[in-house]
Amino acid sequence: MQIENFIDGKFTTPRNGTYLDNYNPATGEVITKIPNSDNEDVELAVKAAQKALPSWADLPRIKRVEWLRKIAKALELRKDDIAMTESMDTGKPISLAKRVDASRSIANFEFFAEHAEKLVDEEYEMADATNYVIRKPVGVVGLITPWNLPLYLLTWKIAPALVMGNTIVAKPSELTPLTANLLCEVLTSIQFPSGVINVIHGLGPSAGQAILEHPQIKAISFTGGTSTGKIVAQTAAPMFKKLSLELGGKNATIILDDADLPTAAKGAARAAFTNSGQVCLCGSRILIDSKIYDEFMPLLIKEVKAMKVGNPAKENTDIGSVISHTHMEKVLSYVDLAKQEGGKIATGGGRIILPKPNSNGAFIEPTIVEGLSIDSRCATEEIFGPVASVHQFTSDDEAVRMANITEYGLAGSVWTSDLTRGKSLAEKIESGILWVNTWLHRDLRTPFGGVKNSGVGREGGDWSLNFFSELTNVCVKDE
Ligand code: TXE
Repeated sequence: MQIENFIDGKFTTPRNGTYLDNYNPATGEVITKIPNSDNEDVELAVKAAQKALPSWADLPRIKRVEWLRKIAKALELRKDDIAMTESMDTGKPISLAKRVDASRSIANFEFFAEHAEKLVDEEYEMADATNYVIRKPVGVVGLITPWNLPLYLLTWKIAPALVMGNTIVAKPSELTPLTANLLCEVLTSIQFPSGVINVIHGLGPSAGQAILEHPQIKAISFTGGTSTGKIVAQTAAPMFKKLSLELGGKNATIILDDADLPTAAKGAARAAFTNSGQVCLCGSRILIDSKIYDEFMPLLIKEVKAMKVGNPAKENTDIGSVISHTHMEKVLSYVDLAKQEGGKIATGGGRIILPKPNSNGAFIEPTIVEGLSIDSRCATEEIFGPVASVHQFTSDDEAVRMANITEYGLAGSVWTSDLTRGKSLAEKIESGILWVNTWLHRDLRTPFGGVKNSGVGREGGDWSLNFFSELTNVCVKDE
């Protein structure tokens, strides 16, 4: 199978005629070839987006809301196809792809349709004047997304950008192009206006960089690693593009001594190993009150050992492969480093070789490391795989200090039976999101994003609508 760029409503071959192999990481097999696009392809996409912009921007917002609902309905008809495609492209279990990726990709369109429909234009009265705020689209926007939740994170940006009247040049990760391609097929099937959404496939430094550098692309919404985020910022900031950066994380799961330990053990294991730990919100550091450490650890290990690592196409698989052999080597190198840093493997710690058809897949067993210092490299660098470290604390204040020690500040969770204590602790953690007695429980109206090296800006609800709008205040003096 070979996929193409999607430009001006047509599937279009790359100008340079070159393609890249795309693999199924759970089998090691090449599944498709994708365009190895460069700035010439991005130029074509930007021209198409510019041509489509006036009529799309001039549509009444309610008409754009209707288009979002049409896309959601059409995606709903292909929900199983989305899940199977995402599972094949990422190696994630089909159950997770159904429950999270496919359903949320559709929900993003439904949510932003409703949220934009309810948007009221603001007015501010003065004694002798009236101010009213008008929203205009930013224009042509660039969306660059990662491989861990491919369609979920792409539609998280596409939906608000569309409904606020912008046209789009999007580049999914070269590791996971397939569901973006499926979305383009769906857009074609419902005769979505050509040129409003354009999808360019290819590598970051060539196709991605060309999007960052293009003078007619007025905003960049980027989700990916912190190091790439720096490159994005260096390129886009001097061009005064609007910038939203959703980057890495090294999140703490804090278990207080009064927590319901069996529930907290389930929650901590889920937070650490969902999607093989390849979610920026994962709780990769588990901080445990020393008073209950000996009681809690066996419960946690039991939960982790019960997670079935297997063929992601099977419904009863809990843990699939990681995204690639390269990433597997990176994650396993951190397990080696953990041992050098004085850590002890409490469970897991190695690659798993499964029977055919997965014998060449990139599978790592869920791993817990004990005994690392809180400022060790393994406990402060983002591993982004199924490896979590556990640490003890003796007071709530120490737990806060440990949680805040890394350069990241994205998310975390606190487990306790005393909600006042939990909220007090949550409010002291330097992060953008903090759950109490739950994890990855999402209300899409809330602000999403991180502090420190986890990013700049917030998306979600009004924050997304504001990012993808230019606001003008008109102040009219009373007669
Ligand atoms: O990121 P990369 P990955 C983070 C997660 C992890 C990373 C994993 O924490 O660190 O994302 O995704 C393109 N110019 N989050 O490895 O490599 C690249 O082609 C322009 C945080 O994919 O940064 C891909 O499309 N583009 C997040 C995209 O950038 C470039 C939630 C991301 O690639 C480029 C999910 C360049 N020079 C994952 N180089 C959150 N906080 O919400 C690469 N790209």
